[in-house]
Amino acid sequence: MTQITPFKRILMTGAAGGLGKVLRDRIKPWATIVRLSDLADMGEARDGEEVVRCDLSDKAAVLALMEGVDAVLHFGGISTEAHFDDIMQANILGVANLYEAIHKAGVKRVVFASSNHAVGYYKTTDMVDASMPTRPDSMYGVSKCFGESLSRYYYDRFGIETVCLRIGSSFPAPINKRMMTTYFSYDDLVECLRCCLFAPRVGHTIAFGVSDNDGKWWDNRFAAHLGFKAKDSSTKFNDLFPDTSEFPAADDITTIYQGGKFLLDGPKYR
Ligand code: NAI
Ligand code: 15L
Repeated sequence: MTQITPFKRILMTGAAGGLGKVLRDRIKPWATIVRLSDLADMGEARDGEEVVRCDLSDKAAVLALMEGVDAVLHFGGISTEAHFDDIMQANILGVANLYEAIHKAGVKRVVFASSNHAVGYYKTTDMVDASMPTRPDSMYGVSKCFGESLSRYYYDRFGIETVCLRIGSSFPAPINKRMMTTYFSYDDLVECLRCCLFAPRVGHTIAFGVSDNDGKWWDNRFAAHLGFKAKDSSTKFNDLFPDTSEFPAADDITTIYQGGKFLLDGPKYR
């Protein structure tokens, strides 16, 4: 059977990171060439790959990185709360450089790995959808809101389509009770990315990256056009966190608000 490869070259940033390593092989069927990029070492290029070390804060390097690319999966950057100087370089300047390069290279479709921490100051008793204002819980969350706004601007100005995927917790398994609600399995992540790249039209979409967990806090009705349906659920991990303690606990803001421990981590200035 002939394999359909609609993209000529997909660029994935953050390829040396936790999710980048998981996605590396799994995105290959979607393009003739996958260009992998990160600040850190990614090892040798394998079949169908190009490997380019690049600091997202280096404008000229990011422009060169984008040459010949027709779709982008943007996973690079600081992925937790950190000093603002570092967040500014990687997640603010880095994303600005990325979108300018995307525009210059004529890229039409982008998936931006946003985060649930863009809305981490909603309560764990709230149901959040994409029409509600952002409520970041950290400088990291603020930087994701910046990426969401910047991609909206490039869509309105130039028609560059982006799905901002507010990923919950994408790890092999939940590592605390909060993640029973925010868990996003790797299989669901891959299928969701496939939908984000291949849906006929996405405009500028805000979507929540979460499996079909019990008691979810996020409503994906404004992303229905992606056609993504989660197949996994955290219920298979119920034994890890027996449901005994009170949640949310009245005196613990890390359970009262969706962002969990991120609420206590920042802001950090040198
Ligand atoms: P990670 O921290 O393991 O990977 C991020 C990668 O970005 C690293 O390999 C790092 O070297 C690279 N990077 C950092 N600064 C850079 C710079 N200035 N230039 C180029 N590369 C740079 O994070 P992970 O877990 O793989 O997440 C990937 C993306 O998904 C991140 O943007 C993160 O914010 C987002 N995300 C991940 C979630 C998860 O559950 N894993 C949840 C929500 C969002
Ligand atoms: C994120 O945005 C982080 O990148 C990831 O490391 C987890 O902390 C995740 O959120 C989470 O909320 O569990």
